[in-house]
Amino acid sequence: MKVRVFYHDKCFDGASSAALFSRFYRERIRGDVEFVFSGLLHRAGALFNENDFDGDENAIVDFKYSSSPKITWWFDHHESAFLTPEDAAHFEQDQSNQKFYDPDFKSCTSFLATIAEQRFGFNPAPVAELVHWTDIIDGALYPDARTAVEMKEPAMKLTMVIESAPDSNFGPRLIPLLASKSLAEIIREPFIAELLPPLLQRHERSIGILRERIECTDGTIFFDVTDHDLEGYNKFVPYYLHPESIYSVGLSKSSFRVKVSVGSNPWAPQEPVVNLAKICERYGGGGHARVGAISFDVTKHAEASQAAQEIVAELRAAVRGR
Ligand SMILES: [Mn+2]
Repeated sequence: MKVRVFYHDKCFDGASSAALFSRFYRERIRGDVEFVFSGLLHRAGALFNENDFDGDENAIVDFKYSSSPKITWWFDHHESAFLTPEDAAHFEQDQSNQKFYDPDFKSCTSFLATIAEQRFGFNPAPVAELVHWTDIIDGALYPDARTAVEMKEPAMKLTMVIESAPDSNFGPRLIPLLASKSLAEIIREPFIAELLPPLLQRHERSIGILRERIECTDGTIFFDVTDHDLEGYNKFVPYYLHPESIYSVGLSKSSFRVKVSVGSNPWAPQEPVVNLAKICERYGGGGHARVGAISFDVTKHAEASQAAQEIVAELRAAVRGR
């Protein structure tokens, strides 16, 4: 019996959701099972390849809905969970009791733990540390920007490693550990420990680059770091450098995409009121009310840059207008 688990790649909550799903499935659904983990990334164009849904069961966690009949389990908490109204209608009509959605949860991991306990009798106590930290990290529940930027806790170090994950084997190697070991033990694993020193250096360097690049006007930060290899920079650095900011819009680039990141300062002097998921959806992206993103094909730099400029103008106008 093979279960393929698709999860939000390069994301602490995504990897943790896959870990929790596999533990829950093995304990409460079927013990005789082989899991195969496949990371998914938001990108321009089709998100799923139907041919990849080759498990006896296929699950998607912490990622958008697919109406494919081959998908037998789904858990998500993103406000932008459906690519189309047809997908949302398809989910509404689902009778399987194996597809779950609640955008009020801070993390998909805590959502999964709750559903698995309430509906399937799963014991979440052994994964309590994971649930605690995914809520803090995915929900940006840090007490202040300093805590979010300083890399003290094992969960923070692990998030940094996951977000800059070196290759596609990293997630599948890490996920079984997340389901069974403490975070402090996991960061001592040699294949993770060896990645930490260069990443901490890169983190320090990224703070310097962002300090130079950020323009903060009308409570709204803008920066373009597409000329640096900075995908996976710590998204709280802009607020650490500019505590007076409310919103931030950043342009970054990797081998396959140009990404417009749109966020709000969790410690802003004024409450952010603009729904950022709605803005990102207009450009084909998505996310949560307080943080979203849009991915453009790597050849569409000009379009990405224009979208970023329009969003910056819109947010600055919103801040000036109140
Ligand atoms: Mn999540």
